Amino acid sequence: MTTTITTLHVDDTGPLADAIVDTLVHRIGKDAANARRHDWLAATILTVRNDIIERWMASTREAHAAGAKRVYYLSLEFLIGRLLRDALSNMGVMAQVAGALQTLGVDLAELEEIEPDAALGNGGLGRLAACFMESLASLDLPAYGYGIRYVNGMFRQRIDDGWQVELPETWLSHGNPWEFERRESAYFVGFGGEVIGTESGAVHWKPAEAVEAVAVDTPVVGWRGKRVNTLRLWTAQAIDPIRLDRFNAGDYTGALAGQLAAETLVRVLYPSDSSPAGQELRLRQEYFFSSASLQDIVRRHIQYFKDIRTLPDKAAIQLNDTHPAVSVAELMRLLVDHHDLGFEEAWEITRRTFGYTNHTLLPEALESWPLHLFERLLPRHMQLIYAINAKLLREARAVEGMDDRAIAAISLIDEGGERRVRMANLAFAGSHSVNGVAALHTELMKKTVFADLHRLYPTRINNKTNGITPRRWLQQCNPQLTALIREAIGPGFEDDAEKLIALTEFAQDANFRERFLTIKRSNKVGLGNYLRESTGLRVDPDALFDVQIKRIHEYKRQLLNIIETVALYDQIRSHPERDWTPRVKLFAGKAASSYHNAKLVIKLANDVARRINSDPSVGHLLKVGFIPNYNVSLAEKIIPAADLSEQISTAGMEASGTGNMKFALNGALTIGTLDGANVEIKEHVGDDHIVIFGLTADEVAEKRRDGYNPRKVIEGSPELRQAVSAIASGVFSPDDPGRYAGLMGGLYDGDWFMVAADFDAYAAAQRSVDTRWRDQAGWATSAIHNVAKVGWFSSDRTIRQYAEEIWNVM
Ligand code: NBG
Repeated sequence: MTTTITTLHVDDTGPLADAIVDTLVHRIGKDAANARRHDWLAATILTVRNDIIERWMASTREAHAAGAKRVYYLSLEFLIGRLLRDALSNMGVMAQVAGALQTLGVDLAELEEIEPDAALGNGGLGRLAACFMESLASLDLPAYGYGIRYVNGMFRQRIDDGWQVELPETWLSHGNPWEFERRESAYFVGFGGEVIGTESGAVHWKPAEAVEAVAVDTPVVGWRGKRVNTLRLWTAQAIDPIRLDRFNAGDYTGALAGQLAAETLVRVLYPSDSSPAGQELRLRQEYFFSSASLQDIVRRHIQYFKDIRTLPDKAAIQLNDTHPAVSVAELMRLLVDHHDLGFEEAWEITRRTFGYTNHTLLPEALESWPLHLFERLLPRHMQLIYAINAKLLREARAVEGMDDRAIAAISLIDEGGERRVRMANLAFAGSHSVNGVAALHTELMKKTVFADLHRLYPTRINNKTNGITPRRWLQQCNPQLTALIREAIGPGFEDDAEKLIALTEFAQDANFRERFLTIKRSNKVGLGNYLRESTGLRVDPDALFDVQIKRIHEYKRQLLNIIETVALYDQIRSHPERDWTPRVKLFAGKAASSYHNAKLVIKLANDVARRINSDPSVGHLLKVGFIPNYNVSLAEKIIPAADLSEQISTAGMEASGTGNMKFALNGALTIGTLDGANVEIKEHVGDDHIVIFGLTADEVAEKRRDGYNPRKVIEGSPELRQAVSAIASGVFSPDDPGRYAGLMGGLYDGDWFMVAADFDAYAAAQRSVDTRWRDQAGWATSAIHNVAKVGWFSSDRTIRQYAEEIWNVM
């Protein structure tokens, strides 16, 4: 029995309940009396899925009939999180499904909580890809996301005695009712071997090994179910899953070695954020998914449009950072070797098809591969890269004033030291558009990493400030606030987040402010309960919730926040008579498993928390919590409950940030530096409703250039000196007093991230926050201004800009 649920009325829950039970019995093989929660979850998903599938097929048919150009988003990461609530809410059947389940004695909220997080990404870059997929469908644009179906996504973080422990995340252990394996969409992906010239002059790559890439599709439902797009993730199979000859000879391991090698390819997501994973396996993953995706795109194009030469008119391929940059060489290979185009024509098609998004300026994060490794794995691609490079350098030489230094910087091959293939240069050269993710970031791209390429191609770099989907990050995660807004300004903002601007007039409305604060408090009570259950920490919902949640990285400066916390602790103890603002300092985030200092920062946060939380002399005035296992669904709980959003990276280092947008949309005030998208958030919310402090990007660069003496700064700031020496001397680590000596020593001896330089300004900004907090009406006014003014940061706006200015599909 299949049911088209959207044709039912909200109170018409009987047939839907019957359909769910029917699925439970016939698809899961359980009856209602014996079903466990996971069975109900699967039955619910499989039931609502029917309707989604119908729209999915309709979307594909329509795009085909219209001869539409398609957008392809290639990303090694998709941090999609849970899908059930997103799908129900976007299909508009939330109440119906909740009602139907209720008649069966099942609580939808409980089912939502046991759905595993699809954590196929590290942080902002992967979450952005997920927001983009949702906005593409919401804007009714035909699009495919392409990535890898990792069996183990982002690791699960446990905190043992304050230390991060990494455990495998087994998100597929109960199966995945959202996905569809497409056996018919399978491609060979080769590695290694040699390139053979033929008499006709054509070349032929004979790989030494090959795996089969098999498509696994997940539907992505747009807002109001307008359109359902496809997230196509590749899994790998051995071409001979079992070598029977070996098996029969008793070599069981050898018989299965091919399958193991294939499975290894898609086994793990590299847990590195903003730093390269310099492993052969990583390059193999990059090529594997790029090759499968490009073969699929080209196959679809030929099937629908027959002529490979029209590819750029019918396909826009966006490279999400450099991870898929080898696609540039792969498309060249397909065009030249398989479609018999000349090099020049192939290059023209390639450049017109690709766009590249850069997500970081951190020099250590710019991917490059040792040339010998690249050549061994991808000999044909290496030849093509040499040919592309020759052309590129010829063009560069023709530009007046290009000296040898500039030519060397433009080259696809890094000649300094061990020769390496530069993936960012390849992506830049092979794309007609190269974009940054916030205005400041884009300007810095032009001035720093891509200065010479920018001089060569001065119109190529453009900006597309990031965005977030307001469906997940307001409507779903903060239903109470959403209802209040709807009551105040009507439902228009649900279709166009920029309509939130109408809330501005309520910022001075005492009654509205009151209700706004009541909702914030209720979200804080909810988070408080979660904190108590997950960490044992008890917090006062009337205290200021001050939150820093993101990957742990030195440039994000969790350390600045922790040191300031220690300084505040000191101040409260020394001046108990002052009118302190009660604060709850919350941290969450994962550290890359090999990132020593980041892991030490987690331990420090936990050590500081333990000490402060058990000190009766500060009592309720200061509590510190480190919430384990930060992920998308945890963010959905924390952000609606935050009062203050910590966005305090060293200026010039955070490309954009997207957490900053989520907090503002949920009515938290930002305390932040003029970095990434903070700059634009400030422009939108207005100077009075954000707390900005610290060095600017120019000032940071200047200090680094002209010499910066952190020791002098630390010695000149009594509060900072006191806090740093307390941490360094083991006040917070009596079990191992030297634990933080090195970390603190690093501040004296270099302080690349300018923690000391910004400390006093940060501490002063925090005290100004204390003062603001005491005026609750004024605080509410600022918070409401934030909600009202950040609709522009919707990923719908971002995607519209990509669609109009890069992809030419609107
Ligand atoms: C990250 C940046 C963030 C940015 C996201 C999304 C990488 C390489 N970059 O500032 O650090 O918000 O990308 O653009 O993960």
